[in-house]
Amino acid sequence: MGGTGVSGLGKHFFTLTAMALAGCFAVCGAAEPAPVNALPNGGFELTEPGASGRLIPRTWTIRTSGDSYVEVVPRQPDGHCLRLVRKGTPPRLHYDGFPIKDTTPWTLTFETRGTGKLRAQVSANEASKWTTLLDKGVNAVAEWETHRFTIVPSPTATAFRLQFSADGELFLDNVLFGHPRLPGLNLPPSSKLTADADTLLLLDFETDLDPFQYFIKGDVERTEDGRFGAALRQGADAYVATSAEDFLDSHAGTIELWVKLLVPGGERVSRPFVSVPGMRGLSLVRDQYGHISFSIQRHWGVGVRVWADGYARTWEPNVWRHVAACWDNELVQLWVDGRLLHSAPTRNVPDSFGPELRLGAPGMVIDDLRISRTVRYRFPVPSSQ
Ligand SMILES: [Ca+2]
Repeated sequence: MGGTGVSGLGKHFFTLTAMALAGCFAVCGAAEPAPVNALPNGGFELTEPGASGRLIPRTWTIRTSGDSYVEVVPRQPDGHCLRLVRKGTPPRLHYDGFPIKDTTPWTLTFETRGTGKLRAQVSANEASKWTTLLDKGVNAVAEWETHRFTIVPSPTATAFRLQFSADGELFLDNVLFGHPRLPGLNLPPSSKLTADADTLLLLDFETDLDPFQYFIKGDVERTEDGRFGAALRQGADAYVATSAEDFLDSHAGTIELWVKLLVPGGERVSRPFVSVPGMRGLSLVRDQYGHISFSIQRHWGVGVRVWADGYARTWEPNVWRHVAACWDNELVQLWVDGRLLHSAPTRNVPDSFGPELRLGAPGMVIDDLRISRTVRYRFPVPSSQ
């Protein structure tokens, strides 16, 4: 998707195209357009080490008790799937926070294999109350099977929650939840980013930072062990900064980067990924409470802040994660690993940011940092947000 002005056009174009296609398909009797997946990790390829030592999927929330467990395992011939094992209380897996913009029907599809039953539930938030719209059990068998359901939100619904729980021992893969009119965001990016006319800064760290353009202090070094090629590692007392005026446009923008924290998520130290200190400032940070947040400051007060409480508190070190924040004059949104963590209406944005743009902080490796003057990622949210 494009940015502000471009984004508006892009969105309309997308909608009109989708409507035209829907009309054509209705007339022609062909298959309806394919739904766009609102889940960034429906195939369970984004993983991290869990507290139990088992590999767990990122972006999903796992709830287990007793000896029940959930783990990511290889799936032949390639890729991964999720294994759910019930020993006592059924293991549960859920994903919260799909904003609902309109009454377009959503499609849920997923694959199962194994023995036992998988229960799929979809709830909708309506007037701050959760209503169950889907509650189905499917029996897993020895071969992979695909299951498909349609969920129609009411006009007052604002968000969906998707939940799975398992009875037995079974495998789950390729979960899709979405509809054809959602934007395809490609988050987290599947390859190295490129620059275009709206790119203000793109750092892939394949070459040394120019000491005339960047202030560099402390333990800062390039490492070949990046997310894509080389990356920038910051140790004790590291400080890397440049000019905010050159690389930020306060009217609209996207800040995105891959970050590998070298420290546990639960430590009591703030780690800004990208920040502009001061009264015309901003901060994309994992703070000392384990929250992930993006905030814009004006006149020392917080103008707008989007965040997820304690989202990083259980993060193990040394995992590459993708973080992105977008803003324009309407909306601010924050993503981690392609999961939309929070949206808020824009307010109190300063006329310009500056003067200093700090890149990273001690205790992290950063890669593929891109700052743009447009909104590159936008998930449609209810008008009330
Ligand atoms: Ca790189």
